Formats: sequence, C-alpha cells, structure tokens
Amino acid sequence: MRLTRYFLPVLKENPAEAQIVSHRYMLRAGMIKQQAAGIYSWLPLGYKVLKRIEQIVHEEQVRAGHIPLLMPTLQPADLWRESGRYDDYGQEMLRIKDRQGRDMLYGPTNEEMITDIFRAHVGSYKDLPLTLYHIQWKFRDEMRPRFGVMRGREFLMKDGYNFDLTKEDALHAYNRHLVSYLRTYERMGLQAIPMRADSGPIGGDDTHEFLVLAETGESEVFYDSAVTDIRLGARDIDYDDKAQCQAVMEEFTSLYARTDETHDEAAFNAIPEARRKSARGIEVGQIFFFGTKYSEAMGATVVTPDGSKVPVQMGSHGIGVSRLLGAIIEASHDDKGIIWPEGVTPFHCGIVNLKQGDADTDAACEAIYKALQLAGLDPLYDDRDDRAGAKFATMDLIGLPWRITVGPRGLKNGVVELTSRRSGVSEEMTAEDAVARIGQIYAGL
Ligand code: P5A
Repeated sequence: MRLTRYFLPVLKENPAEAQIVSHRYMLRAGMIKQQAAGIYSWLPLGYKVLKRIEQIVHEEQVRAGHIPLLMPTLQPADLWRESGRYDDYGQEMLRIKDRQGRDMLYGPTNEEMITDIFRAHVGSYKDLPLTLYHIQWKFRDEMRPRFGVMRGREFLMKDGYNFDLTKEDALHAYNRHLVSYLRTYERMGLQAIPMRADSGPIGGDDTHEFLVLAETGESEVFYDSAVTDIRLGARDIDYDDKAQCQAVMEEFTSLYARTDETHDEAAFNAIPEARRKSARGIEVGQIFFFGTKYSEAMGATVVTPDGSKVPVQMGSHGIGVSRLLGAIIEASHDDKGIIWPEGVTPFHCGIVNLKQGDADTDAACEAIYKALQLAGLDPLYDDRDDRAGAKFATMDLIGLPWRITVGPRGLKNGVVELTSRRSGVSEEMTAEDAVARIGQIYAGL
C-alpha cells in the first residue's frame, strides 16, 4: 500500500478522552473512531489488525479440531426464557422489539442459540464429540464502557461450545481449549496466564480466565511468579491425545494463579515470599465447563450406547478478539507509539523515502516495494512529500516492526537502512539483502 493512496487519519494531539496508552495510540494511529459510548468504527489500519487476530484465532481453533459456523447477532428472547437467563441477565442485555412486537435481543453470548442448533440436529452419541465456534459481534450494555476497545459495549468475541457424552470427554474439550488458547496468544506475541476465576452469569464450577499482566488491567490477580516462566513454544500437540492435553493443562494451572474473586490468602501465603506476586491483568479469554446447565433446561439430549437418553455435557470458551488489540498494545509499546509483534502487524514492513521526487530514490523505493510484494509480503510505502522526521514519527506511531529507509546518500554507497522498531537498531545493507531479511523474518510465521 502507498501511503498517499491509503486512509490513515493520524492525530497529532493526544485525545483527551483516552486514559490508557492503548486507547490513546489506537485513536492517534487512526485505527478506530468512537461512534457512541463503547461503540467503534474500525478504520482501515485497525481493521487490518483485527482481521490478522481473527485469522490466528481461526487457524488455532481449526487446528484443535473445532468447527466454524456463524450465528446471528440478533436473537429471539424466547430461547433465553427457556434457559431462565432472559430475566437474570438484567441491564447488560440490549433488548429490542421487532415490528410484530416480538422480544428480541442483541446477543451478549450464544449458549442458548448453539444449544438450540444442537437439539435440532443431533440426537446420538455417535455424532459426538462436537465443538462449534464462531467469531461474531456481541453487545453488553456495560455500566462503564471505557479504555476504548478494552471494555466496549459492542465487541468482537470468538465463542466456542463443546458437546460431549461424558463429563470426562467434556473436560478433555476444556483442556483442548486451554492448550489451543495458549498457542493462540503466543502467536500474537502475548503471554496470557490461565488463572482460576469465577464463572459469573455463564455458570459452572470449572473456569479459567487468561490474563495478560499489565498495570492498566481491570482485574486484580495473585500468582506465583514461577508461572510466568512457562511457555508452550513450538511443541507438537496432538489435540486428540487426552493425556497430553491434560498434562499441559496441569503444567500451566498447578502453580498458584487466581483472580481476586477466587483468591485464597492461606494458599497464597504458602508460596515462598519472593515468588508471591499481586498485580493487575487484562482478561483476554475465559473457558468454562458447566455440564448440563443449558442442555437440561433446553432439552438437548443424546441417545447413549445403551439406548438411554441423557442431557449432553457442555462447556463454552471465549476469546476477546477486539479487546486483544488493546491488550497487545498495552504489552508492547514505547513513548513513540505501538510496537506490533510480527504475528499481528498490519503491514509487514514500512518503506520510508527520504527524498520524494528524487528520481533515483523514488526508483529504489519502487523496486523495494515491488520486490516485497513479489515475496508475498504486504509493505506500507510512505511516498508522501514530507519531512523525514514526520515520516519517522508516523512509522513509529503505527508500530510496524521493520522499516527500510532509502535516501540519496545511502544509495550512493549502494545501501539502504533496515531498522527494527523494537530494538531501534539500524543496519546498512543492499536493498536486495534488506528484502531477503524481511522475507526470512516472516517465513516462519
Ligand atoms: C464463553 C464464550 C463468555 O461469554 N460464553 C461464550 C462465555 N465468556 S466471557 O468471559 O464473558 O467473555 C469472553 C471474553 O470476551 C471478552 N469480553 C469483552 N471484550 C471487550 N469488551 C467487553 N465489554 C467484553 N466483555 C467480555 C473478554 O476477553 C472475555 O474473556
């Protein structure tokens, strides 16, 4: 993309309404625009990152054997009357009447609807196990929408639902989700720690939240610092292998790590003092096992091998897709702007032309731009007729992890400059080498 043809409405001033750095940078970098409290338009740059995040979520869900589908945002109230949650959900639910006077709602989550789909089409243990998921907009009329996309009223969630014959199988689904989530967050350059939590209005006893440690996080958390040393990394996971998934779950959840709702002072004090940490965190996901809570209320049964009928065992699992943009920026920025991890960056590399209009410099930039595209990469070429300082400031703000700077002085010596946004280190090399290096960096992602 050439910057002169793109839509990147960068703000020079710090927006007064933004209290935390991710919100500030998302507004300044022209990624989002607020339309009402907690409701945002996703401008091209923000939309690009959102799509990158969505793609990673999809890939890791499919890898775990989960099946995508799409349910609507609007739901009939009657489904929620069946589960008993229509009245329980209270003011957070946006209630709507259609022209026939029928009660509708903008879905805050989809347990009821997926249970309805299941009961309409599945009746036998032979069709299990089954996990269906979608990535869809939700609406929760939050009391205090704030911090930009972090606590929105309209927000994008990946929500998945497992259906199993036995509790043991449903717990395997729980573990499978836990492992796939770890992998998902790591691909985004994030460490998200599973912590024992409270199940709130979703229900059930077993639940973990995934927390990214950050001072601006809304959750208070308590943990053994040893938990921050564990990584999933590139290990090979067989998602059908119950023992392996269980072992990974235990590895990640045996050390003390809890949100304030389930915090246990005595257990916490049993940790060696130097490892006892209390901090704040951003909740980027949550997994639940709730057994037959919805299937019993809504008559979602399956015939077992011995011919009897039992309510299906279920759990639900959510990732805060739009919130993740905020969480990634909170975890990865400096005083000049965002620093995107390679896995989610909106463009792979920026190209800065230090002397727009100079025939040689323009030609060198064009050649690099084309070579990067030929290598399957998506560069952003700053071809504006502007000062070098202004171009660098924009690149630093929007946070592309790599920048190639091209100027007449370097070209005289046959070199351009390759700069890492994260380390700030620049290296001179030929344009061909710079393109090859960028190619190598992204090859494994
Ligand atoms: C699990 C999937 C559920 O709703 N039902 C379907 C279960 N869980 S949850 O924890 O309530 O939400 C899942 C994730 O969605 C994100 N989230 C939000 N993101 C932005 N703004 C909000 N107001 C908001 N509320 C929830 C969180 O990341 C949460 O973990």
